[in-house]
Amino acid sequence: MRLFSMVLLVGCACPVLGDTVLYYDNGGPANSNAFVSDPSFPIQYGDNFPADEPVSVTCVEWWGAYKNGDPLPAGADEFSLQFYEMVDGEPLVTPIAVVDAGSVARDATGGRLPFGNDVFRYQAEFSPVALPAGEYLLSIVNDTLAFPSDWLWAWHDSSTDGGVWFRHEPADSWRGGSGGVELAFRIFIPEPGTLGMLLVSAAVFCRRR
Ligand SMILES: [Ca+2]
Ligand SMILES: [Ca+2]
Repeated sequence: MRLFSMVLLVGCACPVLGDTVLYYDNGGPANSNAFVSDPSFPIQYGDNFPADEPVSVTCVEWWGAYKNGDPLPAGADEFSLQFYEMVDGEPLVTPIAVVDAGSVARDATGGRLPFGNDVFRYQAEFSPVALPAGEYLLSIVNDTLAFPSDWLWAWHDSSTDGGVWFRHEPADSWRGGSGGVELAFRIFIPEPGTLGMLLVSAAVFCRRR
């Protein structure tokens, strides 16, 4: 059994540091639709990605919007990035790593969903999430219990990579995986040769807290 790990958030924007490279591109937003992925609903969505070899994820970029057409919520975002191992094509119930990202970098893209919701780009950079070779689910949720608008994870609109999964409560099994739609996100890893320095930096950061 793998240990559940809480991950240290070390920054807020992947490309700014200039030492991360794109590892997996599930696609950007098509501005066509979105799923609520929000514990205050409650519902959460996840999307699959492969690790053909062991990989350390340090940054995720994703896109979304807020329900009811509000351009911005009246409260702070509370994002959580959750990594789940997939066995025989299905995500396990318990995550192997969770990044409590909170309020991350948020930029208006200028795009809108057909219902008028502004689409935003988000980025979170964090201490390395080490994943052995395998198949994984990335679930991104924003807990908007503090304000009325629920958060929406934007569609990428391609059915070429396994579809998406969802569930209502953290103890539920996941459902889905039948294709039809993909969610908008990209995964970044350190440039070759920089992971060791990143680990040392994270350790120093921890000691100073
Ligand atoms: Ca809400
Ligand atoms: Ca997928």
